[in-house]
Amino acid sequence: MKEYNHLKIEKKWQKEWEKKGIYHAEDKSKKPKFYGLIEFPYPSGEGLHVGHIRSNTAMDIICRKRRAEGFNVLYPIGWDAFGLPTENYAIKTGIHPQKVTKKNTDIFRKQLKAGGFSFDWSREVNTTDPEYYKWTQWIFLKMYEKGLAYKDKININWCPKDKIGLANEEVVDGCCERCGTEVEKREKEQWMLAITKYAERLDKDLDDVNFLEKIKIQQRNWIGRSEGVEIEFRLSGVGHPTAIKVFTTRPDTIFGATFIALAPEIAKKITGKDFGIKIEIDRENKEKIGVDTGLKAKNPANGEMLPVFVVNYVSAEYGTGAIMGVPADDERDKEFAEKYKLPIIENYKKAGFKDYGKKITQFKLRDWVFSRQRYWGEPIPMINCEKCGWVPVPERDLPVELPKVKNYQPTDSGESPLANITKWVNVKCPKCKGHAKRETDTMPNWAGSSWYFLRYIDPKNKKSFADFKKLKYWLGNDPRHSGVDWYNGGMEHTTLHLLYSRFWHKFLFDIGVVPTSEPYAKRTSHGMILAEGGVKMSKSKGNVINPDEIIKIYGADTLRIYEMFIGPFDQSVAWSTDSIIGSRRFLERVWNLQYKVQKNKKYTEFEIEKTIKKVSEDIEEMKFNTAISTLMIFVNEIGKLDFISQDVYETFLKLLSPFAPHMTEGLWKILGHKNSINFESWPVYDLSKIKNKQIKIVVQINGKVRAEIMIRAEISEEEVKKQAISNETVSRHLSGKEIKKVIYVKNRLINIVV
Ligand code: ANZ
Ligand code: ZN
Repeated sequence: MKEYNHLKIEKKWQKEWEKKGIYHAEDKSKKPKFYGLIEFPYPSGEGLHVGHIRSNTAMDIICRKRRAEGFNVLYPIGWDAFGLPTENYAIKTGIHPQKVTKKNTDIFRKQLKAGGFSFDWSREVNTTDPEYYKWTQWIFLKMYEKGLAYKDKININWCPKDKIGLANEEVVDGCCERCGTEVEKREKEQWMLAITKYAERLDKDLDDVNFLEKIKIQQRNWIGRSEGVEIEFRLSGVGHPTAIKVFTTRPDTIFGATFIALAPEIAKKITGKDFGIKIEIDRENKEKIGVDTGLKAKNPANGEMLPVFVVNYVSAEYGTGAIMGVPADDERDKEFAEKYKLPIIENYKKAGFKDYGKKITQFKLRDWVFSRQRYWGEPIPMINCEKCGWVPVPERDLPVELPKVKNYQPTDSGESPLANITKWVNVKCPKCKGHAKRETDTMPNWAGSSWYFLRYIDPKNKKSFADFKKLKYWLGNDPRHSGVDWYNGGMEHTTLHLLYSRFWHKFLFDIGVVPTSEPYAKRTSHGMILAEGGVKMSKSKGNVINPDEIIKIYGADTLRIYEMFIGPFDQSVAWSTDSIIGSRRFLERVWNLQYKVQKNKKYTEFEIEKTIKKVSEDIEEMKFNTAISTLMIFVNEIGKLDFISQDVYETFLKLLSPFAPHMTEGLWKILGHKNSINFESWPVYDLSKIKNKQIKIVVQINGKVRAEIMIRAEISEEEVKKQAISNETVSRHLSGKEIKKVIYVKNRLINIVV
């Protein structure tokens, strides 16, 4: 009996798979396609985190299952490599960030390869590669051309420690998301992207995508669509012909209004005075304070004169920057009224909204502050000419490459370190050839990750960011119901990254260069892996688990099984090195079962149907832990027998192979097969054994989803096709067309080619 030797097995098959390129996705194929995506990692100096293994394995399992189901699968990988950690490391050590990135990606690549993921490595992308960021810059130029990129003097959030402007989303409770320092306001000229122009669609189109409900809620909350009414309160007294416009979602409470509250900036606009009140909107539970402006405003509903206050809890950046205070019905107003002894009318009459104002829709979403005063980002491809003003860099001059600098530290004045490279900064104006200067701001880290999934489709294209035909193949050509088939990533990216990439994608759709209006058809998310004891893994605590060591001692297959078994996939779980041995023993048991196999015995005696069914369904629902326990139970059962038939064992190996690809491949060859287990089709259960089961079949016409039908599990392929074609919606779409071919992917879909 040979013992299970993971070291030999894993190296051997990884080499073999790579040599044969078996995970390369075909750009042209008769098979239906499946595009599975994970968030590409940031190649930090810390190396691969065991959390990466968890999320990569999950999508790897899904992709492997899809291949077995007859799909042409794209499962790509790349590096999101611009950004602060690498830059800060460069500042500390003086090593060029490009070098740091190269070193880190080399380590990550090696680590990922040891994990046995079925990535198509030929499509690797790197956001810091000029051939890549050329297209990031190109998209920016298109946005500029369409009026979506503009420069504006705004109050930005400024982190005095990192010396960097922050987007609203990078400010958490008034502090810098990265370093925790309290954020200041600074007025600065910044490049902005008009994401608010897409607010309505970003909200509404969530109806059409298959995102986890909690993710949709996050997106909707961030966009903050709010239907309300704008009502005018006229100011009394000479010198005030103006009216104050308030925004309210509760016009029915107008008879309960006892004061008007203004944001400091709005008060200043109206009165010309500074009342010394500072806005505290970023911080919840701050004490509400205000100053009486002395103005009186007339309630249009009952003619009452209301005092006008400047307060610290109304923001100039939302609605009209003014509210009517209704202390009886609004907590914040109540707190304020109590403090300043303003009347609180408990039982006022509720208005059905009359004609006091006009209906408007407001969004919390702000335009995106797109400038960073840092080195390690994509240069913003704009030139400022003394005569012509802002001039875009001509497309033929892209990419605008990052120049070499001596010092990566941002300047104290808040300029990017690029500002000191006069040779690079001074250029001729592309329009008038006169004296001009390059923009020295760079793009935020979010830029490159807003469209990377498109570059995977055609990573080496020199003429465009991706060929449209290929985009159509991989994303589908139904504008409303396609995109990347399945995107899994962390909950920490389901607000901003998701929103930004949806915005960019919609823009690209509008200018006709991508075929779908949404980038991702489906989005799920995983929980984190914490250190033993449930705290975050961190270098300083010394509790970081290095996947390399686990792979060396126990094997990648064991690590994969362990991380999938560790707990519900969508929840955070604590690591436990002691428990790994359980996963290892399971695989050893599977290994040893080979010695019980009876070669020529056909199975009928053993019920594997339920196992197939449960594992198949669990994978689709990302219930990997229960899928594995089902496999474990099966091994326990089968282990009690003296002999097992080869059929049963092989079926079992097929089910296990997405989880433990190396060992199952090894066993497959030992059983006498020439071809890889990767080319085996996914087991289907003997349907007669599970009676009356209904299966959902997706019906496509030329690749477009047209209907879903329910079939009884036991019916024949011919019968399924018949039912699909006779479906009402499908037959409507087919009328007058000639059916060329009908492709059936068992228990999943039918594609009718006309
Ligand atoms: C009167 C009122 C009575 C209100 C009541 C609420 C409850 P959302 O849903 O977030 O849109 N508001 C309006 N503009 C504001 C600003 N710039 N800063 C702070 N608060 C603002 O909330 C809309 C409500 O938030 C508005 O409706 C307004 O208070 C307040 F029983 O008007 B309400
Ligand atoms: Zn010029």
